[in-house]
Amino acid sequence: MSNFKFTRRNFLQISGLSGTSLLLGGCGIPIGEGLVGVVSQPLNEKVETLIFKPQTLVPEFSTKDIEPEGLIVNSFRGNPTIDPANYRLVIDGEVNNPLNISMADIQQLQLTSMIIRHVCVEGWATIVQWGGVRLRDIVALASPKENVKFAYFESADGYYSSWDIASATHPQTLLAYQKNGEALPRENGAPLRLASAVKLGYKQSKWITRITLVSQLSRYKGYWEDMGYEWFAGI
Ligand SMILES: Nc1nc2c(c(=O)[nH]1)N[C@H]1C(S)=C(S)[C@@H](COP(=O)(O)O)O[C@H]1N2
Ligand SMILES: [Mo]
Repeated sequence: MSNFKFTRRNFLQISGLSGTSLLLGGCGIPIGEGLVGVVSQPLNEKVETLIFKPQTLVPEFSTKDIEPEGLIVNSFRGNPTIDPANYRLVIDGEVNNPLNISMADIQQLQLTSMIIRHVCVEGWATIVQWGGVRLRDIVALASPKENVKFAYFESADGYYSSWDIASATHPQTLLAYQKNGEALPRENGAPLRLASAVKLGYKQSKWITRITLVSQLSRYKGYWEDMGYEWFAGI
């Protein structure tokens, strides 16, 4: 995983490629040969080093360490209800292939599970198992331009945050749709949330609807970040 190379073979592995339903945003080209042709072109070398360079893995916990009731719901703007059947995730910004994809599309990508510690700055931590797709796989499908350095995340409750691209494409950063082996509950961010071994709780946006890849941050950096919380917020 740490020596991930974006080859056609890997693309086929991560996409599962039965996905004629996976649509390119904007033009709506099916993911069949057309999209494979586009995204399997060699990525600019700089992008490959930036996004797929080996990254240090955080040690994970084992199943017996999971604290089933440990995750305290921390929702500052209510818990939106999203119909998973109508849900779309948009990936746009400085990318060659903007995406507009459904939960069914996302669930065709390889499922990764990890047991990590969730750390909230409000003074609690707990061990959770997350299941979902690696964000790096989605980023790769969008084929970012070589100058991309940050990712913005927008949520259905109006929450937003921004990350450095290295943390976003870390192998232990997931777009999660499962918690502790079950479907992600609404209050924990269903249908899709960030879950990461390398960032504090407030960076792990729930109910994500849009990811924008950019080369520069705007003056808005995040819901808490704009109120003075640290931007990088690594663990
Ligand atoms: N959209 C959204 N994401 C969010 C929040 C929020 O209020 N809205 N709270 C954050 C904070 S501070 C933490 S600690 C975690 C908590 O996740 P949980 O509610 O699933 O325990 O979600 C983070 N992501
Ligand atoms: Mo938090």
